[in-house]
Amino acid sequence: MSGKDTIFSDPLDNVKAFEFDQTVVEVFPDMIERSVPGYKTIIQGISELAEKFIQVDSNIYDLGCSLGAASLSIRQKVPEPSCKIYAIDNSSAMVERCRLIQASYNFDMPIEVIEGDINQCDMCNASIVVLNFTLQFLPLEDRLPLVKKIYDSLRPGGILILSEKLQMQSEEIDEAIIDLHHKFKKRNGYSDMEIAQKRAAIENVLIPDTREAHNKRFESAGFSSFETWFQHYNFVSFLAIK
Ligand code: GEK
Repeated sequence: MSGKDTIFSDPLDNVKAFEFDQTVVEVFPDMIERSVPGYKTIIQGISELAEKFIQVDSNIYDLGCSLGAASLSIRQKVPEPSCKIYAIDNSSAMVERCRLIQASYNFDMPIEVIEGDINQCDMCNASIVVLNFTLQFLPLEDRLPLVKKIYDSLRPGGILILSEKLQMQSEEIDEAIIDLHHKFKKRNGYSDMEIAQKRAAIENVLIPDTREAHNKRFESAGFSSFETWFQHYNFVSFLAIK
């Protein structure tokens, strides 16, 4: 059902801004695994954290769910029937495929896959909120309001898992780590041209924050307890507890 990512393998005269469209959906699992260091480990870690922090009769939100890998991992590991997962994405192509994938598994925890903008959705009674590589695609001005909304929707003891590509504070270190990431992609079979074209396509679409900006945002949203639980190169995942 899912293919190899060759989207940028031919030279393009004009590299268009990256979009989560049908072409991307067809290759998404391969693309994210070969592009994001630690993706599988993070997906597994999300379910382990869910097992630890889930509360009965609560909601779980997977915001910017794509094909629902995080939701699937949680449903598999923590089949708590009194909880419900809301998996939300604003790409209709992603949502359509996500619904098919989720429906093909029969776990006790119910899931609803919603096509919508995570800036607009209502959230309440949450024990777990997952933002796995999604916040970085939102306009900068929408990020704090969303993290505040998440904080307000969480029960005491509830968690936000936030995974992001980081921009390093030092330009010199940023460049060195971006270089390591490109070598990682090369090892995974991407050519220099594919790497360069993808970089151009994603440049104004994925705007990474620094660790300092994330920490400040967690605090402004109300979180007093947050830490990095995973990092590989410039890819990081934070755990914040209400
Ligand atoms: C995973 N979490 O596999 N509202 C809803 N969805 C959005 C919005 C928005 N405003 N903006 C972007 N998206 C997934 C991977 S991918 C990350 C997340 C990546 C969605 C967008 O359509 C896409 O599906 C997702 O956020 C980002 O665990 O591809 O690097």
